[in-house]
Amino acid sequence: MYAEDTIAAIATPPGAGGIGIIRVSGPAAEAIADAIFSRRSLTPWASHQLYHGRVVRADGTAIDDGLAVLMRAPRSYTGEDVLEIHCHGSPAVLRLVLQRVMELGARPAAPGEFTKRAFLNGKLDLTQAEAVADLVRARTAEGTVQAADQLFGRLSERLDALRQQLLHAKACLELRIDFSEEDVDPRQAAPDDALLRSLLEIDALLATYRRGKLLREGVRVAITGRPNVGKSSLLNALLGTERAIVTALPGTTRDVIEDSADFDGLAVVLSDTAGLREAPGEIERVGIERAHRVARAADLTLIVLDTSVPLDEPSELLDMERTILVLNKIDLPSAWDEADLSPQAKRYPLVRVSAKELIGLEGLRRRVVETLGASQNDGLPPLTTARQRDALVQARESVVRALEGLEKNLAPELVAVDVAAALDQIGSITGAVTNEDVLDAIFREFCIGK
Ligand SMILES: Nc1nc2c(ncn2[C@@H]2O[C@H](COP(=O)(O)OP(=O)(O)OP(=O)(O)O)[C@@H](O)[C@H]2O)c(=O)[nH]1
Ligand SMILES: [Mg+2]
Repeated sequence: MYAEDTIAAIATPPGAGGIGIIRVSGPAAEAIADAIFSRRSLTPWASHQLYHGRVVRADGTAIDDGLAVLMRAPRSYTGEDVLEIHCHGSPAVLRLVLQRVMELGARPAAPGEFTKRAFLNGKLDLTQAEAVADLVRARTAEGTVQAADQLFGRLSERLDALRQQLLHAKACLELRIDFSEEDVDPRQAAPDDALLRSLLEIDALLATYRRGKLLREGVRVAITGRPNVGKSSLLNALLGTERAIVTALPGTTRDVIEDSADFDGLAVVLSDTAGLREAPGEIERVGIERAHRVARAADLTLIVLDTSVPLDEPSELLDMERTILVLNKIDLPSAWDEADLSPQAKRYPLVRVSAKELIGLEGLRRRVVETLGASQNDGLPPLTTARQRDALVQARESVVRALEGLEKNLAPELVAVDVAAALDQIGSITGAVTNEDVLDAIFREFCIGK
């Protein structure tokens, strides 16, 4: 399926570190190990054993002192012979070692190529390979747990159970094809049930996608509103730090200030922006333009309103989709109430807080997560990529067509075609059915060395 050459890469991140690892996979791994790593023992490499020794150049001079391990096929990450050399984590040392590995016959690995080989050798299915990339990128504790779950095969198991349902439906249909009505026990041959159950399962899995996607990608939340309503105070309160300058003067914040926080496991990037008002000075005008752009680009916008002064809605923002109204300064006597809001503003969910007294913040965090459609799933392994979601949407369409076919008493042969299509679509998620383009698209997203 692929050229059986030997690939190599620096597997640790760029920059100086305690340890840096060079990874080599392919048929030349052992020969490279012999040539580059000088150890005291002259016996052949024992698989999966860590050796201490020196990394040496062609002329025998040492580059570094370190550890090396050879993991023989098929008991390795890629399923091929894999060599890992653990050196000191200096970029210069690692480059020298990598260069020497190349001289000895390896070529640079493409992004994700180690994991791609693991997939092609049947070590992982595609959802697990995607989980590897997610684990490397995970930003919150929950993101990590979710990716690890998927790596350990939880999503694969769910999909397999779904496949079994559909296979059962298909077998029922085949029974109807092969035998005439009167020869078949109708209970045994009822595919409707299995199809309906598959449909429910597909819908439940699809509902998990949004949280999975947001966990993976993080979300952008913009804080906007008129000057002096407490946007910067709210940013600070949500972050638990004095990140932005707060003063009693309107027009304090000019530029966009960003920082990230963890909302119920979601990695949220919060942007504080300049207060929106008419006829500002030159610097502030630029800031306000930026504020508009940030608000439009965000996944969710918080419009902060000050309840202690007469109501002043930033009406220019009231056409946006995912928005929450944050009524701030509830520790002060209020100058207006909800009934005074315009009809457009009333469409949005509303949360009352005091950024100064730290009241209502937990409720606001929860509202953000809910409004994003990212609440916790009840224990289902979430779908994490658009690829998985799209395949499942297609599978759903096929199952619906099959059910309609049964309803219309179509020939079982025709219904079976739709069930087979659904099976293929589900198979494409784990990679049981796949093609080279799909693989390329997946592994391109990886970092080099993984
Ligand atoms: N009492 C009370 N005062 C608040 C609250 N939130 C903010 N303030 C005060 O309101 C004033 C403005 O707060 P900022 O956070 O700077 O407001 P802002 O919306 O960022 O203002 P600009 O950057 O100028 O647009 C400051 O004096 C804050 O201390 C609150 O919940 N209660
Ligand atoms: Mg401010």
